[in-house]
Amino acid sequence: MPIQLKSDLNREKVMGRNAKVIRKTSETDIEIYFETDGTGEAKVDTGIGFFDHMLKSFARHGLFNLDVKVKGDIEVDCHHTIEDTGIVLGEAIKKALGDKKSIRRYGSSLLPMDETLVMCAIDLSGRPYLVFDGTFNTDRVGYFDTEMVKEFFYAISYSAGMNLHIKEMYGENAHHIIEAMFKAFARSLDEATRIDRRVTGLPTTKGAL
Ligand SMILES: [Mn+2]
Repeated sequence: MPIQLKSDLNREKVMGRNAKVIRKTSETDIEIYFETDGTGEAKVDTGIGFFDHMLKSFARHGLFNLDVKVKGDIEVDCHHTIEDTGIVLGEAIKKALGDKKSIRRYGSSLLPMDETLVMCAIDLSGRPYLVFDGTFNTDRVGYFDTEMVKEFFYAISYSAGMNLHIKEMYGENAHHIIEAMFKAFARSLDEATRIDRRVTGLPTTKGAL
């Protein structure tokens, strides 16, 4: 599962804590606008209904503004579309955060959804790492393959340079478990990206994030 981060990216700089990233390959054509300090407004069209629902939830519960346009090879399957959207969203998050000055850096959430409980924790450390612990008792939700949940978060953690832990504490319904993961991720990322005026410079003793 090769992830190409830089060579094929065509970037456009935007002022403020927002970013637009465009990426085009033979498999996907993606344009994402991400705004850290938003209101939860989202326009999402990936061609995969359940994935759109998840990304809208992500924006809503993280209070991000998000515009996602994806033309992927969904006639093959959902794999490239979901993975590449993760790569580009991660790039947009990283770019929007810029120098990371005065951010809280850490964020976590324990998020219930009916019978499901999901834990998420984030460190915007600059070092990519994913720990994912979740199982689904169904292969698909709509046209979304449940095995792509981990791939999506792996792609984000690597392209955004974040340490990301997602754990299903318990749950039964795959729609609930996945949705709780996206919401827990959103709330954790919202917390980690908040500006805290008490933090002067970078929140590290190392001098770099
Ligand atoms: Mn739902």
